[in-house]
Amino acid sequence: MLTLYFSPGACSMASHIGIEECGAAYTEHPVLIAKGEQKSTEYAQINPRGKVPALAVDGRIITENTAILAYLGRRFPEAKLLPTDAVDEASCIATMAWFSNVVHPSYQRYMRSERFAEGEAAQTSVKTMGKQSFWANLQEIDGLLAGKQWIMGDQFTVADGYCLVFYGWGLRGGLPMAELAHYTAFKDRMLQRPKVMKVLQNEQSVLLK
Ligand SMILES: N[C@@H](CCC(=O)N[C@@H](CS)C(=O)NCC(=O)O)C(=O)O
Repeated sequence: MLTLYFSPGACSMASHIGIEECGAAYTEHPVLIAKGEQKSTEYAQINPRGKVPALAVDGRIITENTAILAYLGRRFPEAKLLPTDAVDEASCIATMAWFSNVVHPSYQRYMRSERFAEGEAAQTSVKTMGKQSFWANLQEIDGLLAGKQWIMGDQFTVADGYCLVFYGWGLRGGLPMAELAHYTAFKDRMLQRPKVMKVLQNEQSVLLK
């Protein structure tokens, strides 16, 4: 039995799209960050770090989008959400690791600068640098998508839902996302997928506005 712990609009949308696309039967368990539910004692039993997403697999917990998505890709091979060639699979995991380790933290510095520095001047500096860094990462994603249907090429993979998360965050952050032609075309292709649309509607995503 699979249970996905997620918060609408958070990076957990990557795992939410992944679990829908792999066709698995699962239970949804919202953990509302806006209400601080990720810090509850109940959720500490699931992820003591107080972060979403988490996936319970018969009571065993997997955290981190990259690990959850790699697990889902392997567990449901019929959905073909991970490349079968070992190097291509590693490249898909590397792309997700970059999303997690570089792209996501740049957005945090832009939108949550108070977590990185004390005092208004220092926070403004972190925010400014974070915005530049996040925008540069979005431009890099746009370049990676040039001439491709999906982030890994012709094959739709678990990395695509993760890639979509940052387009929504760019909109939320007031960045000129329409300037990123390849990324915008990718976003539009994603919106044509019924399972992606189901997740976006469920999470009342900014991508639908
Ligand atoms: N690298 C982690 C990041 C997890 C993460 O930072 N999640 C955020 C939501 S986007 C969270 O739970 N934040 C709650 C908090 O910091 O209190 C992953 O990809 O799963």
